[in-house]
Order: sequence, then C-alpha cells, then structure tokens
Amino acid sequence: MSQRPIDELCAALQAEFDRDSRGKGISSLLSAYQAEHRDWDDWALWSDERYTRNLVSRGNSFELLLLCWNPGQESPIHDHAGQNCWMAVLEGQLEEIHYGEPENGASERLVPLEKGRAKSFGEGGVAFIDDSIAYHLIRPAGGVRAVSLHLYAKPIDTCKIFCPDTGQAEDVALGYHSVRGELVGSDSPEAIRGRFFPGP
Ligand code: 2CO
Ligand code: FE2
Repeated sequence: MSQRPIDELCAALQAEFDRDSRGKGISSLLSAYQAEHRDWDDWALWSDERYTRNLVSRGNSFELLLLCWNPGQESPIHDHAGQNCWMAVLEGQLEEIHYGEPENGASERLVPLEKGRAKSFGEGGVAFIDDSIAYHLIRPAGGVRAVSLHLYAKPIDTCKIFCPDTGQAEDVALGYHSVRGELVGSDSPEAIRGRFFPGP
C-alpha cells in the first residue's frame, strides 16, 4: 500500500531535521504539502467545546498536529516551551496576535500584556514563532472554521498561558483530542484528563 502523503511529509520533515537541526527547509516542505494534498481531511475532527489538537506524528525531533478551529474557538495567549513552532493553514483563515513578555517580573505588580502585531494567514500561509519572537494568541477569522498543521520541534507537553490583563502565567498540560484519526478517551494519558488545551 502506498504511503499517505502526510506520512511522506513526516519522513521529509525528519530528513530535514537530520540534515539541519534548526529546520531551515521546514517552511518549504509544509508549503509544498499544503498546496498539493488533502489527505489530512480524514483526521480533521471537531469539538463544540474548544479547538482540537489531533496528533499526526511524534518522535524525538518533532511533533506534527492538525488543529481544527470552529469560529470563536480562540487559543489563550501562550508560549511554546522554548521550542520552535511552524503553523501552516490548510483551510480557512487564522489570525495571529503577538504579545510581549510580562513586565511584572518577580514583583507583585500586575501589568497588562503589551499587544504586538496582528496578522492573518490564509490557505497556503506558513507562520513561524518561538519564545524569543513573542507569545501569541491564534483564532479563526472570517466567521468560518479553519484547519492548520502545527509542527513543534521538539515536541511540547506543557506550555504557559498568560492572562492579558495581569500578565500572570499558568502552566498547563497539553493533550490530544485524537491520534491518527482515533479519538482519545478522556481518561487516557494522551488526553491529560480532557484538558487538551483549556480555554482562557
Ligand atoms: N500552540 C497551540 C497548541 O499547540 C496552537 S497555536 O499555534 O502555535 O495548541
Ligand atoms: Fe501556539
């Protein structure tokens, strides 16, 4: 049986990380895949509660996820646990809003987070972020649902979420809604008791 295009993508991503650990060619690989294939459709699963995190592949070097967003299902403002994050929009449109480092530091002072640039990515768009660039919030735009591929190198199991009004951070566990098209039971370790990404 021939390999799924999305698995061929994973093999090419692995080869690229083996060649260059910083992943210089990753955006081009994601762009080529998103322009030519729709097999991701089989594993696009939705929830009324929040956007879903659906695992495609996970290894030592990276993790590839399919995220499915209904209108109104925005992420909290979050970091990426020191890892690199690429986001490729497969369907619909996603808006990304950057936020700066909280200014309260170790003090008790509560300072609203500074909002940075907002940018929309349509089908075919690829974004990159790491914690040195900014923290971000992602939300679907245009009143329609969206699907995106997210690559984390290396995989992330926890991240920080930030309150926009106070800058206060909270550590959260990240889990999966499904793994290669199979729903994850809410009592399984992969689902982290259903808290696959708590809302703000
Ligand atoms: N980082 C978020 C997550 O993994 C999605 S926003 O784009 O990076 O759930
Ligand atoms: Fe993110």
